Amino acid sequence: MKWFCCGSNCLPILIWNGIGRASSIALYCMSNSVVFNPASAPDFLPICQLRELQLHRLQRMVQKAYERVPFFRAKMEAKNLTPQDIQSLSDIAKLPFSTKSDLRDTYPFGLFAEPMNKVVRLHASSGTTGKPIVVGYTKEDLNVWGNAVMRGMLSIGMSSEDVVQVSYGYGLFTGGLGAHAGAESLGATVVPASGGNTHRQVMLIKDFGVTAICCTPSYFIHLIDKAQSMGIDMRELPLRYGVFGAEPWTQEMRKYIETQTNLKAYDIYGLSEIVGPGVGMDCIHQAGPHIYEDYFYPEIIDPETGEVLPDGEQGELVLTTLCKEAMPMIRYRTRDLTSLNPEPCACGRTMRRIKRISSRSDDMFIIRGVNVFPTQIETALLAIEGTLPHYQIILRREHNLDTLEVQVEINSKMASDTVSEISALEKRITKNIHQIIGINAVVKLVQPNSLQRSEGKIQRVTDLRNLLSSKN
Ligand code: DLL
Repeated sequence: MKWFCCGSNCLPILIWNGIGRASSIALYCMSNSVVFNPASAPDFLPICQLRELQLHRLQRMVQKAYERVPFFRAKMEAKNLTPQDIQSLSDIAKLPFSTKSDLRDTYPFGLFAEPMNKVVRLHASSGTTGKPIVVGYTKEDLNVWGNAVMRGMLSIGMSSEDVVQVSYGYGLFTGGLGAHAGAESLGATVVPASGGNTHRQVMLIKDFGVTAICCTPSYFIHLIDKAQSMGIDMRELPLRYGVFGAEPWTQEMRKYIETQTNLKAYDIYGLSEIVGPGVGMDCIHQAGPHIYEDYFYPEIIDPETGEVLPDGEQGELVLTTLCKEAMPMIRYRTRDLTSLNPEPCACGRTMRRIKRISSRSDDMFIIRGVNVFPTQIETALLAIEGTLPHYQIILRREHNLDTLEVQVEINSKMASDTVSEISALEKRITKNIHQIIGINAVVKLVQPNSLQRSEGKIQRVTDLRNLLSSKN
């Protein structure tokens, strides 16, 4: 254990020497008089100590990846690098990037740095083709993950007094179990509702006196509508905290949610490849997610050139795990576009914040919290005879629920088929799409040559969802 002074914002606090665990001592952050738990102490590390800790962890992690993951070793050797070349944090820029396709190419376990008997959990997320990408966790990784989410929850004022409904999906998706771990580490009462069955969700919120909810922002809007149709005014319920993420949302959506309810809406960011939810989260000031930099090292790069950009500039977020055991990730290109804000936050946290994520540098879109690549739809379509590789994806929001329409051209032979044959074909495509992405699409077959052709990079997705304005 060490004592660190957290600068002018906080009283001296007790810092853990590894992965923070909640203890009973409560201390005060002077800047806003919020009681915080020593488990969130790393959030307040003085910058120089944070950078020291990051460098130490980075060196350890690169060494491990080099020794244990042939894929990383080969990539480093190709750049003539050894772990000894990492002498300062800025040396990270020498390291090669990792991408989603690296996970696909090493499917399923090729990036694991621990034997399977140390891997206690697997999760998976959409890849760019039919195969998912797989991520693994040791027991310690699960501790780190729960700890990161718990720190986010502490930072918005949640405590063991809260009743937390987790309405992110449980399963291979990281949302449900990630939020669950955070709330449980906090000592809160968890209601593991998972997604779906909206009527029951509203009933549970009301009957169990739920004070905090974790779900996608679009699903929460659906819950508000459902509650209204059940004659329940969300403003009269004890709900106070919304932990919303897994998809882009806007300041306008936040305002809408906050006027329809009594809760404050907080942004939680994360991705499976790094850990799941909890890479960063808004604090009580709702001024952009703080990245838990002692676990995840952030950089912003120019997505075209790969050059590292200074803090404040907009670019692609690149993340390096600093504590992950089962699957260390070096310089992972998230494709999420944002900027890093190093300005001191009123909460006193020294961890940099990211600007709300509103777009990506690839063509992945997110519908009802599920990541989808147009190529997955393409795979589903083209497995069926008679369809052409000309298709358009249209996203809409109807009654606050996202819908997916796929328009597909059929060949001229099919075009002369009977109505019932066409309808059977639509059903087969719908089923194929559902098998691959788990979402029901409305498939519309259209005449040959009726969809617009592109001369450059084709734009497959038309997003007509109005996230209550797309402004940030
Ligand atoms: O969506 C993890 C998560 C679950 C985060 C629950 C927050 C809450 P993936 O399925 O791998 O993991 O999707 C990761 O979702 O690269 C972003 O494009 C997008 N995303 C996640 N959180 C946010 C957010 C989970 N707060 C991808 N705002 C990421 C905008 C987000 N986009």
